[in-house]
Amino acid sequence: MAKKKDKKGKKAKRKDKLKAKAAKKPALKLVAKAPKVSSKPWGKDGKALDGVKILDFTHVQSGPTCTQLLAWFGADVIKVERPGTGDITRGQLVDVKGADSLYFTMLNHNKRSITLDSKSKEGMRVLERLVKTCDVLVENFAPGALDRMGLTWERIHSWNPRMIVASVKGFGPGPYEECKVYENVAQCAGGAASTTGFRDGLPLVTGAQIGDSGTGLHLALGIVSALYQRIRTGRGQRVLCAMQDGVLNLCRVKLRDQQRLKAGPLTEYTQFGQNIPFGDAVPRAANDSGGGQPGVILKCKGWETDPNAYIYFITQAPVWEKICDLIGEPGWKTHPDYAKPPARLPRLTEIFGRIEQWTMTKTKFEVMNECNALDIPVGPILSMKEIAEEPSLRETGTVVEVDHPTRGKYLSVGNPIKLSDSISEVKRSPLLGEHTDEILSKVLKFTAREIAEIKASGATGEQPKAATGEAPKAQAAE
Ligand code: CAO
Repeated sequence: MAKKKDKKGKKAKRKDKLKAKAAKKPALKLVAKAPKVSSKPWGKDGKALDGVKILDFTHVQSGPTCTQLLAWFGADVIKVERPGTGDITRGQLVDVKGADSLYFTMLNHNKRSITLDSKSKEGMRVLERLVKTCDVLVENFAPGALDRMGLTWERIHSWNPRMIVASVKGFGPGPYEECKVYENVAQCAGGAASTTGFRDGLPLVTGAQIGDSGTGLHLALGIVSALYQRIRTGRGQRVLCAMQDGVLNLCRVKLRDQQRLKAGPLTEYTQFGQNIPFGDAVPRAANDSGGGQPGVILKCKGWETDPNAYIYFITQAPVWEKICDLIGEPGWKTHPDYAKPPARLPRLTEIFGRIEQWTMTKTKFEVMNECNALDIPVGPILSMKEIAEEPSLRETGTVVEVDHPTRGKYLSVGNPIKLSDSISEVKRSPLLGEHTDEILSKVLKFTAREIAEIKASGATGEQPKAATGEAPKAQAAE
């Protein structure tokens, strides 16, 4: 009996010891050794993605948006382009004859360009070396194109198990996965077009490139997440962003409203106040706010001649009393038809009509200043001209002037994501094949003899070569 008790006691002690040991151990060790805190000033200790090499097989807009962001964060982005023509956008919407288009230059900053015929034997020899050297391959070819080139996931992974392969496609797996997709196709298939525009008008696409640039942004997040996971697992993975999914993610509030329809009419939509019944799908809501605070676009002084003399006005509940005083309706602060948000919902057309009488007496900037002084949220409708000339956007580097050897100075949008310790500088886009020699020798370490062989085969084409200014006829224009 005593012996049994002794055994039990020892067991319990052992358990306690193990427990104490486990408590001391960190739950998950992600990085082997944390580096020392840098003593260099902020913004002077390299870039967030320094050391990351990207094999950039992207073209048109969605893929290039993604790799441009990664380049701004310091990744070495090597853009592989077809000899002769390169990325089709070099020659699309050309405004300066003989120079790369703004379409191309504004999506391919901070990258290096190598020309390579990926379908030739020597081209594949270079590609193999690129795959073995780079961390990430990014592509947005039509479905199956990468496989047809011979670059299957299995082959890439056998050459470089750490390689992350990131793709934009129009649709995810399913009935449409083989389809080629451009921006507006994605806006329509992702729910944006059916919910944009006026209730009694056509579905509308928006000028913001939510299908292309939006999906490129999503893909960039997938890539940095995969790079982070690779620190722990040591292996690469596939990252897929379908444009339909990316657009739907941005239309999340409309899927919210689709489900709310079951509970009754959408009371914040203007159509509710107009007694127009709702159908079984979310209607187009014109300029109604997508959130819980009613808002619309109102005319400002000069609207008769200036197409952008308008302001977005939000009747945010906490500042309702200030709005009443501002527009000269102090009685509305206590009147039962106007004092509380639910009472206002069926009267939004009348209320905004009254506010508009006031906004029409001021310019959009006067409305902006007067409202913001009272914490009333409003948004002036800024034209692209006004944005291009806005000094504060120049100061933050959101709008930048870039110099280019064949087109001269032009404006571009800089990195919209600001990191305090990884400052983005915007460098001009590369000429077609501008860095072919430097990449073959310095990055891929081919010998002079090997480079001569590769070039003699025609795999790199003629370079460096600026765009012709003409779009190749066989390719579809976006
Ligand atoms: N060397 C040799 N061949 C090359 C090459 C190179 N360096 N780079 C590309 N090619 C080949 C591809 O292998 C492909 O050949 P196959 O069709 O014989 O396999 C061919 O060029 C054309 O590629 P593509 O089909 O991607 O190009 P496209 O102009 O016909 O289609 C697009 C363009 C955008 C519709 C299609 O790429 C697509 O659907 N991509 C996915 C969705 C996407 O990103 N859309 C956004 C576009 S931006 O609005």
